[in-house]
Formats: sequence, C-alpha cells, structure tokens
Amino acid sequence: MSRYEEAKQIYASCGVDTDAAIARLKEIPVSLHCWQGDDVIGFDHDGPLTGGIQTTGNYPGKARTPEELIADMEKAMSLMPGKKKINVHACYAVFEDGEYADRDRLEPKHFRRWVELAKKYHTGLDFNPTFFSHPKVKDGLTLSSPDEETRRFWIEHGKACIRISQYFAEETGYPCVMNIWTGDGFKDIPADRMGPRMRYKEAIEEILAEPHDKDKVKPCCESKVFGIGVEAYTAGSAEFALSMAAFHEGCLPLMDNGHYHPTEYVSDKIPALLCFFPEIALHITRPVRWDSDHVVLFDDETKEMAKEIVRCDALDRTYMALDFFDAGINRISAWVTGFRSWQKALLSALCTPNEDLKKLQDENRMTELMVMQEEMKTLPFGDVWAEYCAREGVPAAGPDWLKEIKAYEQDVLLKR
Ligand code: RNT
Ligand code: ZN
Repeated sequence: MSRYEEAKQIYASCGVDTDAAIARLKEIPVSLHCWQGDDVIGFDHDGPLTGGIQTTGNYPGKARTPEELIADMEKAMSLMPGKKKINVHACYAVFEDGEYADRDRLEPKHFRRWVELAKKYHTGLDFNPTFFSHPKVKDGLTLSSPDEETRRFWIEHGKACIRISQYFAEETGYPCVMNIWTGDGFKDIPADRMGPRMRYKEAIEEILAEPHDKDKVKPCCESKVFGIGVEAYTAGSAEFALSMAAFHEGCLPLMDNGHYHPTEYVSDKIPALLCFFPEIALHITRPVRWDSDHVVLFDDETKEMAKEIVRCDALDRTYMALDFFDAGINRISAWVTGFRSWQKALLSALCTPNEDLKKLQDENRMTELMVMQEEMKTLPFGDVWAEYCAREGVPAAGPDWLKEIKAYEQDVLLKR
C-alpha cells in the first residue's frame, strides 16, 4: 500500500474522506497578491512605500518591471497547488512607452496586461485602489482629508478603480473583489476623531455610487488598528469598517489578521461576521508582534482560520486573499511558502471530522473533544498533502521546489 493509501484509511477510521477533501480544495480560489514580488512599489512612481506600511530587507533580485514581476509570479505559481486568483494594486498599472495616467485617470486599458495573465491561467483578478505612496496623500490623509481637492482626487481614484474592477470581472468571467484600504490617521492625539471618519464615510459612499454590477464587483472595506507613524488614530478602525459594510449593501467587511490587537483572533471573528454578512473577505498574513506582514506559515492561528471557514460551511462566501511582503528573503519562495501554507491549512481543515467534533461540544463531552482535537494533530497529514501536490502536478517536498527557485535565482534574479 502506498503511504497515501495508508493515510487515507487512517483518516477514514476518523470519519474523514481525504479524496473528497482533495477534490474540494482544488476548486477553492485563493488570491495571490502581486505586491510580494517588488516590495509593494508598483510601476507608477519612483518614491518609497508610505501609508503606515513598511517592507524591510534588501534581498537581491527584486522585480523592476511588469515583465519581471509577471515572470516571477508565474514561476511562483508553477510551484503552488490549487486554484489561484491574481490580486493587483492600482499602482501596478502598465503604461505604454511615454504613456502615463495619474491615479484619478486610470483606465481599464492600463491593466490589459493583467487581464492577459488571468486569461492565460483561466482565472480571475481582484483589485485594490492604491491610496498610498503618492504625492497627493496630504498630511497622511486621502479620503478623509479636510482638503477638498485632495479628497476629490482620491474619490476619483476610487471610482476609476470600480470601473476597472467591472472590466476585470467582465473580461475574466470571475467576480472582482475590490478592497478599499487607506492608511489615513494621525501619529499623535487628534482633536477631532469623528470629522475624518465622516469624510471617509461620505467618500466611500461616493465611490460605491459609481455604477457597477453587484454580482461582478465586490467592494470591501478593510479596517486597521494602527500603522507605522500613525499610531494614535486610524480613521478606518474596526468599528468604522465593519459598520460601513453593515450599512451599505454590497460592501463587504475585510478582515486582515494583522490588523487587531495581538490578543484578538480573526479565527473567532470569522464565525461572528458570518452570522450577519452573506459574504466576507479576508487578508491572510502573519503578524509578528505587530502588523509585520511576515510570510504566512502553517501555524496554529492560520489553521484555526481555515478551520472556521470550512466548518461554518463558508468556503463559497469567503473571499480569501494573501497579504504579506518580506524583502529580506527570496521573494519567490516567500510567495510559494505563503500560498502553500494557506493551502495546507485549508486541506487540514477539510480533513477534520468537523461534524463529529461539533457533536461532542453540543453534548458537552469536553474531555473527549480535547482528546480528539489533540489526536487529530498527529495523523499522517503530510501524506495527504503530498498526494494533493502530486495530483496538482507540483513538487510536494520543500527541498524539491526550493531547488527550482534557487536555479531561477542564479539564472534570472541575480542577473538583474
Ligand atoms: C495594510 C493593509 C493593506 C496592504 C495592501 C498592500 O496594512 O493590510 O491591505 O497590505 O493593500
Ligand atoms: Zn491587508
């Protein structure tokens, strides 16, 4: 018997059908963020990354052009099992020679290259207006700025992005999740906390009023607790973003698991939101002591988030996107490790006898529940993972795929 056959039997004795788990996982789209490949810089400006987010490290080989970024992304995708969507930020507009459009003037044609890429992989695109790294960010504010001209510029940017999202959905045939996140806030204690939030609210309302098909474009509002240099006040706080989504039909709440106090768990927030929202969105990251955006690993909280989505039967109403950026390691292995980790988390959740465990809870058999949950952790999961990778045509074991990336580093990245 092969290792997989043996593992399959062991799982079956716990009431888990590993073949069914593998088949289901293949169909779950996970959005891969383009911004891991170039440290969140994009192609429309020369300046640094701003907006309260930071990349650290200076590993060689960063992508500098659309061609390089797309080549790197394709290399990464070739080593990931599972269904990928591609997540693009507005600052990744691809201009023809001599062409340029500021963020308020962006058009679908500036993103044709991304549509081509999505079509090549028979997949969809997600989108993000870029409300940072731009001279029109005034005193750290965009949509919440008291300056009319500044606010107008960014509202026009948001509207342009709705049109581009609609174009993405129409071209690819997949809905486009469009996430609104700004770093708007203050370093020190403000005198007016409500004013910026009222302006932010009205600005988002204007953006949402841009005509779009609600089945095709899924606008989201992402909250945050604080950013670097913006420690005292964030306009788009948790309550703000959640209420925005709750009170505006068609607007989804987006939770990034780096955007809460370290003792809070997004795994616990997922089922809470699912009680109320038909659909929710996630940014999956790994916060180390703060919103550090480390590469996602197969760790406890990552597993717990995946478990909640699976056991709430919410795979079809949760839009999952990765959001991390590490400039201190090979960027392609960062992408691959993060994507594969989330795939492992989903597979492990699908290989859990959720109904049996729920029953133990409902019957208050908490001793058995604890014992069972612990026993599940040492089942031969690695063999099921290896089988999934084999069926998806990608290498299962780390050293194999890392070898490929090392060769690419020698041949391509180090020559940049
Ligand atoms: C920042 C947010 C946001 C960004 C991306 C690049 O803290 O998480 O989602 O990471 O838009
Ligand atoms: Zn995020």
